[in-house]
Amino acid sequence: MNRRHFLQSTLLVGSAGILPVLRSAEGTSPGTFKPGMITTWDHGRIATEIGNPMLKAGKRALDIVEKGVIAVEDDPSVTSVGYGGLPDETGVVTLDACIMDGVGHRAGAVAFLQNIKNPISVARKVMDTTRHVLLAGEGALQFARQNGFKEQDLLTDAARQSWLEWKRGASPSDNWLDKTHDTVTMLCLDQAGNLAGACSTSGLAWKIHGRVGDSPILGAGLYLDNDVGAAGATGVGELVLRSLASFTVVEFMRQGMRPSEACRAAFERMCEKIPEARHTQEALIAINKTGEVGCATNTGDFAFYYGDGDQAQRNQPTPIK
Ligand code: SD4
Repeated sequence: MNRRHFLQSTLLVGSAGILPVLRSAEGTSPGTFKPGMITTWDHGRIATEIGNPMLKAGKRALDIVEKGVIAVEDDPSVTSVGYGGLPDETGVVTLDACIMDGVGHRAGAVAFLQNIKNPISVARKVMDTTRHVLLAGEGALQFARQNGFKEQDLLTDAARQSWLEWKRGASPSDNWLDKTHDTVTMLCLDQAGNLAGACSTSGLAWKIHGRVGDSPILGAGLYLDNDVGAAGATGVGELVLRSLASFTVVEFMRQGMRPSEACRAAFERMCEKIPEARHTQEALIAINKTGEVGCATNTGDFAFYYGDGDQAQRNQPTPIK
């Protein structure tokens, strides 16, 4: 694939407006400032529809990504995030989330959190009210309780049915890494030129109880530098953790790569070290300081949503072979 093809297939979205840009990456004008947001998967639509009016109204990127992700966590039809997420092998829903603010290079995260529908807001509380970055398990739950978060059973009937079905067919050779899993990761550049990112997931379905993925780990599931850009990952977290993929994307942007090029280079780096990554489900998204977004994925059914304050536009990148 030549460079021109690659740029087109990874759907750069730049400051020239979405529709012309999506027809031809040559239509992009890198360097022209255009606030916007990018969110993983089809549930990115819900987040983008929440985020668009906020972006237009001049709200902070940090508030936009938190509110966008909350909307996905609240939706029981999304089986990989928050309420309605698929449980681990013991039938318990455990959640990971991370939020990062470009202003002050601050971050908060929770891992292996149970019974709290909006882990992203607990992560934000960790960031805003403590000197810590990451709280896990029972301690994270206690912290959430102390901060007024309500406890509730997150296992929906539908998720329980899926779990029971899986249990009936489970075998010792079951490859839980390949089980159904998505994640919401939202990155935003606001009108003030600040970046923020948020990431929330119930992780891999039927995972071993206690497993934590990439999503709450800075540099793995999410990373940003307010002077450079922001990046996020979705896919098999073990591989993203072993390659610190989001950090790598941001560093490639720092070296001058455009977001899609940086995502592609980080994906190739991951595959170089972990060849298995070519065949598992992985996707990297990014936005830079001018609002240009990009993506690289090896997964045909991966989609992301782009929002510029007005439209929520679905994009389905051509997967890397
Ligand atoms: C995890 N990265 O916990 C998440 C799952 C995911 O697409 O994003 N799946 O490993």
